[in-house]
Amino acid sequence: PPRDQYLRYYEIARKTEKKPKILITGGLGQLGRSLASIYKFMYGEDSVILSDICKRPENVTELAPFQYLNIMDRNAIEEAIVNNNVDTIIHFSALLSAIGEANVPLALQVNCQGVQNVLEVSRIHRLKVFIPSTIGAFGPTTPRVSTPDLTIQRPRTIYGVTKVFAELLGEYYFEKYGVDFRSLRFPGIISDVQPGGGTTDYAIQIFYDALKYGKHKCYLRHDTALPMMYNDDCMASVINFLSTPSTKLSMRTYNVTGISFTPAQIAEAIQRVIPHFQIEYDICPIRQKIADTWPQSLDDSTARQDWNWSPEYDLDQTVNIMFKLLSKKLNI
Ligand code: AKB
Repeated sequence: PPRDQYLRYYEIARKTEKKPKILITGGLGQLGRSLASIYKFMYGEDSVILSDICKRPENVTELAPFQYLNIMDRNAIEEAIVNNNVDTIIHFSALLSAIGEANVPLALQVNCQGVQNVLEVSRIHRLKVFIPSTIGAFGPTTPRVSTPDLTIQRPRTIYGVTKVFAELLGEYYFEKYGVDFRSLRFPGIISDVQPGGGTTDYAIQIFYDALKYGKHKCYLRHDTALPMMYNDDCMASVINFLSTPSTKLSMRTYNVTGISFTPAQIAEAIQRVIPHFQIEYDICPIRQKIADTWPQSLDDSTARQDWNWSPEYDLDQTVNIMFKLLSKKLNI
């Protein structure tokens, strides 16, 4: 984000007396890089370490210090924590919804065993730990409109099952061992970094396709409403939430959201900027089935009450900033 956006984060972060030392796992995924650059801006170069199991892309130079870390290896996580004096772990490594269905054993390993390792290390070394959850932690028997924080959670995807596991295990570690576990249920996050294997990914791909080809083939039905949020709001929610004193939190897992829209509605918003843009539909049965079991909108009023959460980007603002970022990135 540009400098004035960075300042926004600094302003919303409660004044933390002690500068945090943060380890981000899965750091080369959709969310890790922007969070790392914001923390670097707020607390200095040495405040954050990015980790992942792949090499950093050659064109990415502005990253925080980076190291290889396989979250299946608990000793390696402990080594990274102890050697770098880490006090906060942000655990982004996970297999998303669609890719999880294609690889259930790996999803169980990464999303369950990985979480277990991270929570154990957090217990032993008294870390603050953030593990994102998702709208995928809800299912077909959940009320789908304005879904509240506390409701039926019977997901039908392996991703959802493992995320409910993460929420419950984290809360168990908080209750039993006093681990400062925190989680946010994210909707689809819209950013200029392409995620891999999610059900909400179309809401990013559509911008790339609009700029490059003037059209997009959507794998969801035109009327499939899903909750979404622009990246800067997502970053703001994490920074705000993690800097809130524990005493203000009435829960450990909160819903957060920005906007809800259907493919037809985002296509209309795009046409307000690129009038010749066309959307076609070629339904992917697996992703459509997943989306049909997820909430259409989320109720995030508890986050608003407890720690003043409030998103800034509506649909048109999201569309405008996405085109600005991608035109620069793609040189179009
Ligand atoms: C996905 O589509 O799997 C993710 C999510 C909503 O958690 N983006």
